[in-house]
Amino acid sequence: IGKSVRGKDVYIIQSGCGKINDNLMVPLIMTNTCKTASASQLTAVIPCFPYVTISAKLVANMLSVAGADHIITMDLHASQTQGFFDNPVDYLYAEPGVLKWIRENISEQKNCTIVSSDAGGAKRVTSIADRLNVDFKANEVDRMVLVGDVKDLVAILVDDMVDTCGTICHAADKLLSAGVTKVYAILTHRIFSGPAISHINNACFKAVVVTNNIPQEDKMKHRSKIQVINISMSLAEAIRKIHNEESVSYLFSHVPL
Ligand SMILES: *[C@@H]1O[C@H](CO)[C@@H](O)[C@H](O)[C@H]1NC(C)=O
Ligand SMILES: *[C@@H]1O[C@H](CO)[C@@H](O)[C@H](O)[C@H]1NC(C)=O
Ligand SMILES: CC(=O)N[C@H]1CO[C@H](CO)[C@@H](O)[C@@H]1O
Repeated sequence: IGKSVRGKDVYIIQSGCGKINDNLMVPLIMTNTCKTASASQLTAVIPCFPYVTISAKLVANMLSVAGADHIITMDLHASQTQGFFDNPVDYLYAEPGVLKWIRENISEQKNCTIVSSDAGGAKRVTSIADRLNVDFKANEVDRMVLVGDVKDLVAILVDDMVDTCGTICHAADKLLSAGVTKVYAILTHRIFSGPAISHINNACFKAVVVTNNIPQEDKMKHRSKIQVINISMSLAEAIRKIHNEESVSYLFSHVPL
């Protein structure tokens, strides 16, 4: 660690991405090192939590055994995962940033429809539609069956996790043939793998909006269609609030300035 952490509040930041298991072991070892060196409180800040369901529970247990007192994470893939953690956890959401982006960047808000590409995302989609406080319709492109009339609307596809982007590109085609005027995609975790970028470039999205909760800067170069919502300030503000023992609930509905 290189300096004394005795009696300090320590925040260890590592997203679950890239070489996922290496990027899990490093924060585990660092947490344990700081614990052994008598840090007073250890918080693991994991913008994109690795693994899902029962394996996510294992990761949470491993962090706890290593000495983490607290976890900060963002947009868990399955909300039931929240119940798995024994330690205090603060969950942040990409949603405020997403709403801000839509308000600032999509002028035809009144004529939008929010679309979920899977049934699991329907709740997230409904929440975004509600919070925009405009006449949004929630559709589902579940197994590519489009529910509801989307003709002449602007479609916003919302999903939390994408890898090869095959499904959302297919959904975009489906929406365009159903008569929407434009399709945007908003994706929380930009786990672009394999042919993802070429899929996006070939699909007819007006824009694909992602957060930077995992580093993908190399893949972002010259991809003008892909726009990034910067979540750094939300994490930074969460850390500041937790350090000062303030409530973080403000961040559930606001983007810090
Ligand atoms: C919404 O769509 C209707 C009919 O297609 C059109 O007349 C109206 O101008 C649109 N409103 C906006 C804000 O784009
Ligand atoms: C995100 O925001 C932070 C804080 O304002 C800034 O330091 C950082 O450079 C931004 N990152 C990107 C990729 O724009
Ligand atoms: C809130 C937000 O992310 N707004 C973005 C709207 O789009 C422009 C570029 O087209 C970005 O610079 C803004 O950050």
